[in-house]
Amino acid sequence: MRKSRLPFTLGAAGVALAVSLVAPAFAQTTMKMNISVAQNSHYGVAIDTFAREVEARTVGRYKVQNFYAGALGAERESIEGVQLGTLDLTLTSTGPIPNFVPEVAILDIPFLFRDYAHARATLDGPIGQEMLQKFPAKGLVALAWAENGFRHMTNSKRQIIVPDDLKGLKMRTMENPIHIQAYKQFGILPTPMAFTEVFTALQQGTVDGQENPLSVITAAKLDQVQKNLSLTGHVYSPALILMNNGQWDKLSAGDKQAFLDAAKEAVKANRARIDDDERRAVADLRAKGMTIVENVDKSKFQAALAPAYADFGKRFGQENIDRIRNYR
Ligand code: EAX
Repeated sequence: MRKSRLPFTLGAAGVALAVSLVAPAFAQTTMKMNISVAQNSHYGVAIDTFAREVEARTVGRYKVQNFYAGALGAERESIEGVQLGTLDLTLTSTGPIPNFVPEVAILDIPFLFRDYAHARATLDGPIGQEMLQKFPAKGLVALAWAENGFRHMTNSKRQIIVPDDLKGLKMRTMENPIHIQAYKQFGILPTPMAFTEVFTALQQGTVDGQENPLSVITAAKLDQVQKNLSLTGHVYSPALILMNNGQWDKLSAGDKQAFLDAAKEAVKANRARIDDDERRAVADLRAKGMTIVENVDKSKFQAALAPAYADFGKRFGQENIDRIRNYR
């Protein structure tokens, strides 16, 4: 039997080591992505879909490590992190966005959108797509419009049936100048704060109420600290999938397309979950003990906002507001 000329016998470990040394370099980049609400939510299903699609479509070259419930910071901190490159991606509402891309604040005007179909068509159409082009100049790549939903009022004090019922309530708002200016017309005392602080603030009575879509109210279990819900639907809250522009620039053309396609799949899952939440949440929240005012006369709330609308018309151009309002 021919004696092995190798100075030593290759065991299994040695074979594995040898293979790893000759196998083509298989670089894998892991990116971090953060959201402000729980994984079991309209945002959680979106970023989990995004992560799965990115890994599949880049054949493992890129992985997305997801963090939930503000684990890596609240929304404003996440947007700052993506801008600075300390965070690679986030899915965020447009709440804090006016601090970064002021022009997008037009979308936060109350009662701007008729319904979900109107909002989705506008954002997916030329008006929304044009707005996405304003982000790269601020160090942010907006991969797609996602969705938070139509916002409703909750509070621990009383049922909200007409605008005057809001007078004197200390209401948490997002850190959004359009919302704050508008809600003051209702006579509320606005208290802007990050969403990650809201449950505790409501529990301790620091604020009387807050406003959020049904998807957020259910995901954050706000029924545990809020008695009253009124389906005011006073604002449509868009969301965005944002990526650090430095990370984006490193992608090949093919991988850029893979990230964009993954974002599209994420938005499909996001919107489908919201549609499902909107079908089920009122009955679920009522069963959990919330008192819910369903038939709110929205025209009364819209009429109370007239002074703010006059200012918004000057600030954004009434023709730009009407272009969105009338979009079909
Ligand atoms: O984006 O801050 C808010 O009220 C948002 O709706 C929440 O963080 C989900």
